[in-house]
Amino acid sequence: MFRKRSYSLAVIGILLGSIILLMLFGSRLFTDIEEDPQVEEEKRIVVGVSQLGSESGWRTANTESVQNAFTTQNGYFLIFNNARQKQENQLKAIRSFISQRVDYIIFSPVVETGWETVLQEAKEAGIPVILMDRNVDVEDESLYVTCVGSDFTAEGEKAGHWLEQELRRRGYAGNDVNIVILMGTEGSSSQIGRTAGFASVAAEHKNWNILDQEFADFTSTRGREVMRGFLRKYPDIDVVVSQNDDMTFGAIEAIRESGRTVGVDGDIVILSFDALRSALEMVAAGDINVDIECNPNQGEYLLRVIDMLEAGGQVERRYYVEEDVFTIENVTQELLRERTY
Ligand code: GZL
Repeated sequence: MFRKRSYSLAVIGILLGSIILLMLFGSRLFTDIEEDPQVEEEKRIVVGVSQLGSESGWRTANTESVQNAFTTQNGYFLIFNNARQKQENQLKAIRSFISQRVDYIIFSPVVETGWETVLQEAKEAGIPVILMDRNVDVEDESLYVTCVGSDFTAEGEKAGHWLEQELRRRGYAGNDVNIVILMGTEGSSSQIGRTAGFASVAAEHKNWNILDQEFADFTSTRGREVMRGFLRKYPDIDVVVSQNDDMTFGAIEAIRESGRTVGVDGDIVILSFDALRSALEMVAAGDINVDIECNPNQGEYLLRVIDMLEAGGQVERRYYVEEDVFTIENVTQELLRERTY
């Protein structure tokens, strides 16, 4: 009697013990190693991204575009660093990516110079570097694979050619035109290119007087401060060329504080760059006369570049994102609704 019962008790004990063990370790015992997140992680392409900062609405959109591209679902492991506008933070981040032996390094250089050494270190580590948004000024172009961004000189020229047309349309072609320029971060390729592009058109017009140009770091605060200074120094400003929408927002605040008016019906013509939705709403309202687009949605372009590199393909030296020029004539409510930044 007892033995039979003890036998059946033993069987029950073994069964219960096995059930408990399976509940505790079953998932590991039968894990298909393919589903193991650790193994999956090792198969993902590791991308180190050094973003220069978060100084403007454009930059926020650019960051979102990169984070939406390099996702786990797309097979990537993204290591993202915000350098807060400091080159030394970008240099640290890139060296950290090298020590972590990432598969690719992507960065938006805050300024064009000072990158040779760290790019040489990445090259010696065998890690391809892709430039995003802005460019670097290096002798050895093999230090980076490609650059995905905008043609900033062309953007500056577009602004100049629009002003030519606008002055002709107003019948001012021969009149003296007094211009001030709010420039972006000193030494950045967007500041260098936009300044040079606009200047190349202005040089063809002896009656265009560029009264002053000053760096305002692509921020609305500095745009307002620098514009206040211009208004104190120059009572007869006709045109403001502002190299991004954030500086434009600050400049318009300063102009309105001074009692002067802006835009299509105002006494100061406003040319801006980036074409953020919030700025295009001001174009539609007639407060900004023209906005030269600079497209921040570069994530998809960067994905395609890495896909090509992964497949052993050749990539171009430069990829330019598509961009437009916006005035009150082509900014529609539908365009504003559909705009992603
Ligand atoms: C342009 C980018 C500039 C934007 C600014 O590609 O480098 O930096 O025009 C941003 O808004 O701060």
